[in-house]
Amino acid sequence: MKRRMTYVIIILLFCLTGCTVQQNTEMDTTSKSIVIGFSQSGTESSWRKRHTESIRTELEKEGYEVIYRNGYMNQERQIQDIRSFIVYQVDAIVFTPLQEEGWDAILEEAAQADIPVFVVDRHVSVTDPSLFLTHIGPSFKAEGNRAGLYVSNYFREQSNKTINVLELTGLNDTSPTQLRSEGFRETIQRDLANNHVTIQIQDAISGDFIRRKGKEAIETYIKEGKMDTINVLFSHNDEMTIGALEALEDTDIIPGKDLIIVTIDAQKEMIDNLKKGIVNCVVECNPEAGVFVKNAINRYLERGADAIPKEIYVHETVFSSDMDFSQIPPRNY
Ligand code: GZL
Repeated sequence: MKRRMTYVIIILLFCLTGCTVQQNTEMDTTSKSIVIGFSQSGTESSWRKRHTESIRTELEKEGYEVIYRNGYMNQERQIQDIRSFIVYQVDAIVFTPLQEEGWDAILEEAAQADIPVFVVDRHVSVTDPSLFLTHIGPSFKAEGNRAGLYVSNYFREQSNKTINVLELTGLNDTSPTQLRSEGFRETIQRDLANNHVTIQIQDAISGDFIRRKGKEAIETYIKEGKMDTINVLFSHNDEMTIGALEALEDTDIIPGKDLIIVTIDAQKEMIDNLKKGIVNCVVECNPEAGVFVKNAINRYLERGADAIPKEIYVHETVFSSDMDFSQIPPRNY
């Protein structure tokens, strides 16, 4: 009797194990998923964290396997991350470059391995544009235009006055920093010819897109006794603006009143500041790139490289103190 029970148990175990093995074997052979290597530049801002989350979520929802690597704002590390994707023979590389220069060699390696590269957010500057399939991201120049337009409209009635702007710039040698500056300058320059309002960049100081560095840059500027001549702070991202606001707490300057503040990204904390009148204009830089990246990869897999445009822009807008705040969509970052 006891032996029979043993046999029954063994047969039951075999069936269960056998079925499990059979099931797993079936799953292994039929679920070859597309593998995407995703090299992100860092985690320096709430914006960047949402950007990462948006891309990973949309690609994983699509059933793609995502190998994520954080470059910790270090180009050499990002290059190693991309090389590891090539060795692993991923099906595609999604790459958010820390800066513009220095990517030719690693993108050449990806091309040699016949792996398409989707550049997202910031731009790369390479000798051969065929080294990447497409760029998916904002128009940084349009963001600068929107900031400049707000400032020139705000002061349009104050003819024959000089408006001094302090520009708090992002990380050097990156396309958002260069193009936001270019767009802002282009717009305020055009205003000079029409309204006799002189809007000039008094100084440009860098905070590298980082809150702590933004605070330190403004603290130094205050200590040098220069802040009193400034009418406008144009900051390239909200994290640095938050740092600047902390620095201004030690002065009698009232942000949003004595000092007009224009900032870029539109993270929740900054929209709250807009509603309180602490800042005057928040230009949106949309971190929700995930759907655009997913759609581009799907299109590539279905229709090939020729079906992909070289530039895919994400939509974005601008929010200001004179608008109906109920029209501002909830912020995910
Ligand atoms: C712009 C992005 C910038 C954000 C910053 O698309 O590269 O980098 O504006 C982030 O918040 O640090």
